[in-house]
Amino acid sequence: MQIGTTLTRFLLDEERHHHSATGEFTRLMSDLTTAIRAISSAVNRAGILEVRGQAGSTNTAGEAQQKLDVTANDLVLETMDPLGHLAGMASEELEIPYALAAGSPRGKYLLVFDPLDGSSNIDVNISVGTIFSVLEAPNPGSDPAPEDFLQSGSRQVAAGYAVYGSSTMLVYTTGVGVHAFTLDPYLGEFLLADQDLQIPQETNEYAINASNRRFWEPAIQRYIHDCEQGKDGPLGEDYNMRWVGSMVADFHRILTRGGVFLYPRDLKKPDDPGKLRLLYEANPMAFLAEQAGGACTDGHSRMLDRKPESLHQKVPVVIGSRSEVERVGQYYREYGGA
Ligand code: AHM
Ligand code: MG
Repeated sequence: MQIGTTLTRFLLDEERHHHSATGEFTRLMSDLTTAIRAISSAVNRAGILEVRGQAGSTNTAGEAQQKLDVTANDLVLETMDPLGHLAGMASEELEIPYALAAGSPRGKYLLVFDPLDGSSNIDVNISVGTIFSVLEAPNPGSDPAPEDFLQSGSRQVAAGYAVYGSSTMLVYTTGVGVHAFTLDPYLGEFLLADQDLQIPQETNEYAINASNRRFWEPAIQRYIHDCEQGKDGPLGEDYNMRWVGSMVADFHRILTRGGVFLYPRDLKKPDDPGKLRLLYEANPMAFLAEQAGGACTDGHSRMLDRKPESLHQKVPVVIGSRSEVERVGQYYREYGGA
């Protein structure tokens, strides 16, 4: 399709290629972008809307919620609740799944989302994002049980993110490639920027929070050590490092120009298997990565094959260019790590 095609037209065209499509998913996506446009507007005006700073509450992981975390969460819930596409929603910011209002019709999809990923970056005007995953509701038309959300990532119907960066972009997949749209702030519309994105396979860039180095397991200690040795080490080339601190922004860079992102298990919190959440962060990004020719593992196994055990389960994440993700897997096999 031509660059500049509206998201609505693109979705309708995709719908025409699925002969069993009813239009419900197209409407869901279109309505979700209403919430995303509202979040984008709040993020862009954070400095003048008095939405910076902490909300005074904590989320399920015990992390301080930012005011914009709460605003973004409410925008998604309030936008999607009355429309009838969804049977239920689960959010990184909510301990238990959100129960749709009594009068709202129940639909056939479940929405799982992180309303504002990287939110510690809001106050310093660095990119943040929204991550989403769409699942089929096992019992369409009725309220879901919490276990209904515990589907392996390979069962996602769609996944994507919005990155609120120097421009706002929406990137999504329905399992037929990865497509990116830029929000035209004057038209208020998402317009096609890139179709069928592919993660470049040649890479010499990695992303990791190196301040955790002393807590890393042997495999990661060794891999990063070898990257740092550059041309003089076993990898034979100089590597570059980038770390935004917003997974959405770090992943968006890797999707565009290749690289590998790592948030491994570390021994700072020995009881936690990682920092990132399987349902809200790892699975949607893994679906996008694979659709773009890349890969995502927990260091050992394919992320999309994991059967979630709980709503807020955390996992180690290695994601990006396929060859580099596989290389990190070899380090795990050789040097060890959970
Ligand atoms: P959040 O969902 O509470 O914002 O936390 C997830 C974020 C990721 O976006 C990012 O990759 C990571 O946490 C940054 O962690 P660190 O603080 O170790 O840099
Ligand atoms: Mg997050």
